[in-house]
Amino acid sequence: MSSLVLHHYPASPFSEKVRLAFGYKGLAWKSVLIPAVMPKPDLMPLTGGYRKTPVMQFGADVYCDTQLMMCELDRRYPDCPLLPAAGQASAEAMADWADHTLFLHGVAIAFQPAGMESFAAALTADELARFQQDRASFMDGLRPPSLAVAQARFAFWMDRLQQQLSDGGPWLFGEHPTVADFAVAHPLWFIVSREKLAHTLDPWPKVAEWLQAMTALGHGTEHRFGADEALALARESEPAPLPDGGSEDPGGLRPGDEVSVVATDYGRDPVVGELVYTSPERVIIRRTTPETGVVHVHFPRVGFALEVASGAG
Ligand SMILES: N[C@@H](CCC(=O)N[C@@H](CS)C(=O)NCC(=O)O)C(=O)O
Repeated sequence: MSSLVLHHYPASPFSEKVRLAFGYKGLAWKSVLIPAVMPKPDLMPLTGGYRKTPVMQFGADVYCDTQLMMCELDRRYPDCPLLPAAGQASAEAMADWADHTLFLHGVAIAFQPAGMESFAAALTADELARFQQDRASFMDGLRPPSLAVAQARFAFWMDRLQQQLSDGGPWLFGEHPTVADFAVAHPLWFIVSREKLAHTLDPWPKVAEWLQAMTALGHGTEHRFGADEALALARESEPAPLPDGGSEDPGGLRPGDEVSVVATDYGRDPVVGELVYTSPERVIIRRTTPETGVVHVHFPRVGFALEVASGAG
């Protein structure tokens, strides 16, 4: 069976982005359910401290951030490419906008009182308090816009998407879905999957129809997998050969240096390890723990800072 593993939880929108990409590519995968809040004791040995959801794993290689996961999926499974042959830059720029700007506005809309009601109904009062406390420190001062501001901008963006899908389609960039479709879909899915917000897209029927087509891609074939099994898989595997296309780090860091990699937006938990690879697309660091053996942890360059680890050198 495939050794593709996703560490995720069902309500996570960024996980839905990757699950739908698995569906589009028709992949079989192993599904490890992780907690939605810290602590995440079985995930930390794999990532070295990166706590965001989801995390993708192939044997002893661990992938942080969905932007890089999409590139890695195309590298390993070239059929049904997520990066279009023409217009890659436009598709990736739109995905970046959706993963950050649209997502933050989507959070404001999803957590309005009606959305919060559906969300809170599934949790105990204690779980809800833990969730709110966890997210306050996780977002680290980054606040979603007010509901009124979010709704006004959302209406503008949905008008534009409605227009784009009416002019072209059936997908955002024509005949096939791309990274842009997956990135725009997950914040919208996050909103409409709340019972009381299910009709949010009614004023934009083309967008609603497109989102339905996106969710109809499904999740591929999901097999439940234990967190202990994922750790054993890492331990029993060797990291894959480094990808082609490595290049020198413009900041002068070299393979062998002790470095830290940290997200520049939110969830800024540094991961420390030995630098083994840099390219314009990604950074790979090597880490060793008793639970996992040697693992290679991969991060995208965009959205992360690479520095000498404090105390090293
Ligand atoms: N840039 C990240 C964003 C991931 C993200 O914000 N995920 C949310 C869940 S959808 C998260 O990590 N929430 C906190 C948590 O799960 O611990 C990516 O593309 O993977």
